[in-house]
Amino acid sequence: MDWVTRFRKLLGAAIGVCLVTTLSTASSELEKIMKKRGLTQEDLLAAAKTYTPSGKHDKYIVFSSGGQSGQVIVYGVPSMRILKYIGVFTPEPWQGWGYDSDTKKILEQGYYHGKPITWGDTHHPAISETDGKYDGRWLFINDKANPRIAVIDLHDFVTKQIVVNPVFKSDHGGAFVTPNTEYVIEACQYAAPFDNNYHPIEEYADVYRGGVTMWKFDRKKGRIVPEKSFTIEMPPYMQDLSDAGKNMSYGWAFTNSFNSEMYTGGIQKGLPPFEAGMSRNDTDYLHVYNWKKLAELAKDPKNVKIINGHKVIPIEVAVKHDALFLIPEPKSPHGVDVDPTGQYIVVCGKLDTHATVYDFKKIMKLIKNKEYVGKDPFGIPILDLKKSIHGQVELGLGPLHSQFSPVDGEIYTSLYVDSQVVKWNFKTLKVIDKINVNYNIGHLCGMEGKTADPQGEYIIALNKLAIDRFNNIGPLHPQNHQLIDISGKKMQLLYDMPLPLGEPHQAVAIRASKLHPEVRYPMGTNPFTGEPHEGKTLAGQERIERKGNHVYVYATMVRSHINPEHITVNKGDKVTIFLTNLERAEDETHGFTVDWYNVHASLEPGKTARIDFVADREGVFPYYCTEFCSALHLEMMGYLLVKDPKKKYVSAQKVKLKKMSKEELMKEYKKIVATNKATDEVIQSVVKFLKEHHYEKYPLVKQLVVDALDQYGKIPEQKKKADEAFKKGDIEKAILFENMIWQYMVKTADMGIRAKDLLVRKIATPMSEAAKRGEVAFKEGGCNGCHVIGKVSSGPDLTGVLSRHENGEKWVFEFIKNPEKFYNDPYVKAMIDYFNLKMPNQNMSDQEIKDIIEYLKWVDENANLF
Ligand code: RUQ
Ligand code: CUA
Repeated sequence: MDWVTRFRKLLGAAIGVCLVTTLSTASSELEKIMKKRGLTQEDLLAAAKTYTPSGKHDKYIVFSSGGQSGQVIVYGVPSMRILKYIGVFTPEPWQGWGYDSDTKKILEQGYYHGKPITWGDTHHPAISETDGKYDGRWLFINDKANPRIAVIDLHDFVTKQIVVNPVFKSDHGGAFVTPNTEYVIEACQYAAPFDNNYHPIEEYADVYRGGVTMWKFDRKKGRIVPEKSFTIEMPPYMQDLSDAGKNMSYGWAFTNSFNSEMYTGGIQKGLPPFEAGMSRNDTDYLHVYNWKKLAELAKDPKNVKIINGHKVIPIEVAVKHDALFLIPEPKSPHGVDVDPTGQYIVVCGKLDTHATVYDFKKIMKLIKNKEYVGKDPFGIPILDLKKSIHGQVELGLGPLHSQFSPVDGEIYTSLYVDSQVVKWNFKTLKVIDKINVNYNIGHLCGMEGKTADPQGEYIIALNKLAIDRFNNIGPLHPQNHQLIDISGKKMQLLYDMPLPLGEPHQAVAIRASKLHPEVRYPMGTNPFTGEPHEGKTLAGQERIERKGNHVYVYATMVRSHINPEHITVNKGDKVTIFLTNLERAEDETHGFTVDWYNVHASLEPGKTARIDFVADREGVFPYYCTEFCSALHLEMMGYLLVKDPKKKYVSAQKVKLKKMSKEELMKEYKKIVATNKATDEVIQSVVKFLKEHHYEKYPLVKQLVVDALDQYGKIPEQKKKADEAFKKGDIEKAILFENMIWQYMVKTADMGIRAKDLLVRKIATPMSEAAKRGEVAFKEGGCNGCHVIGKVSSGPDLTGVLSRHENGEKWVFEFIKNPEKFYNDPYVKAMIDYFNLKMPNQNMSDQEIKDIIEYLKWVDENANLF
């Protein structure tokens, strides 16, 4: 089969067979492009699987660790379009993250031993779960460099809390959640003393410790509760990744490690480096522990030591209560991944070519029978490797991480050294398929691939190196996320996405349908408490208050002004500015900054933010809105004036401005009043249309209308002011208020027309498949270049065209097919003369013309709506 036929078949199956005719024109074009750009058929297939047309949404949303940027990156699959960066441990200027006082407070929660830490090494994001499945409510992520966990609310994609680990000095195996998000798991990486004192490295085995912190999560409050959290002390084996058991293994968790040698390095002393000593043993230890039981134990003060104000369960206590065990695992293990049933635990060893599949049932049997092969130096019982496992499979060089598919037993594993993804079966222990990736893959991200409900379809390779994949942009290359189609028998590489932000250690993907973010906050909300902000200010409540040398400004922002517009303070005053965005309209965010003071706030609709600074420099400082929010965005500004109370200022007013004459003013006044009247008529006609067609029945339309009326509702007050000024003879002022009225009208009309367009689409008669194809052909054929439905533009309006001629359908068909034949027809000739344009031959196929006629019929049926 040649590629054109194959491509047609593929598309035909997807969109309906009738498209084949349209495609014949498209395919020659396609062939041309392929040749020009050197594309293969595989490239085209990949493009068709990922390309997401304008306005269409993605099926999955990925939360990727932003690596050293300390942020979280959000993007869609399959389009791989980046949607957001979430500020977490690091300031993020656009969102004001770290530049207004409310977000600074969150960043300050993450200060470590009192030190401002403004970067983070984010590693593992985790989505909250219910019954082991993603519930789409919260996201957690760790910072390896400074052991911290952040809580992100997925209602507004904003970080709400950062907790610092009280005993660790680094972390790696976090964040992972238990199946109902009872706890967030954070495993230590580099063992260190739990206290904050000096302990020589020679005391490593005695004093240095590893462990796992179980952070209690309160789902109702959406916050971690440090007082109810605890740490399980573990030997200094460098605990690495973790995973919580689910279903059959619910209540247990698994953490591996890579330094059972307890090697302490010392190159400078002539000793071999860490890397040699830490990889000497053939096996390390998988830590198997019963978090459920340990959580109960932690409630009794007898069972815990309090270190740095935090509960720690000592190793002996965990051992005494049969809650902590070790099982050998092959050389330098890395990933530990529990399968959807909870029975199998897959561990990969970086220096082993095998994956080891542990069987939870076998582990439980050994524990029940107290069948141990020995104890480690800390007294922890060790289970036999051979007796704990279901089997081992040779996968390739450097296996790291695994993700599951909905097919029973199917699993995907990354091979770091081989730069491959291998698909295999952990039950039959057989390798099924391999694909090359570019290059040195670390994690891989399946669609809900580590939950109890994996979705399959795609897998994303998170590669450590890009090397030659993109244009060379200097020694530092971007990261490379590669999207792989796993729906077929063979894996197919679809797309390379460069990410220029930081090493994306791990990413998690969730069905977009499970996320329900808010459109706006209730007016005056503080997003970090969910409560009304202390500085909530509604329209009419704007004010400046002075308390001693502290000036409080209660300001509002709405298109396109900030109220107040002048703030005068004394040099040395403390200044607090509260800003409330009064907008209700979706996506109408304002930003706020003041020259020189290094402050910035992002105000989403309904939000209130606080900014603090000391006005320590005399001068004039413009402040303005930093989001291009309307045609008068540049005018959305004001002045902070800082005067020195010790100085005497002499008036500098010299320039005489030319005043307009009374007649000129009247002329301008009348003009603006007339403009407002005409604009209001447009608004009224739109309102009439909306009411007649019961806009209130359609929630999305209703929302827009409410937003529009919100703007419109501000007019009477302005009108009153305009009329009062006019009565007093202050025409200048009256003009200014009339101008303000026009501003509100423009915003009302803008939203009203959007509402109308949306309503038309909702209430029009349903389109037949043929009419839909016709609309596509109409647009793609370029007909809309000259014809606008419902309007005369550079060509005649086509509503009613089918009834303008006898035998209308036949006439239109012939005319589109061969317009040249009609150039001398008296009617057509008159049109040509009028528009000074000839209808060109668009080389439409018969089928396309038929479809267009179906579309025109639909237009006629709904003529009243255009
Ligand atoms: S780890 S590349 Cu930092 Cu998640 Cu394995
Ligand atoms: Cu608000 Cu620009």
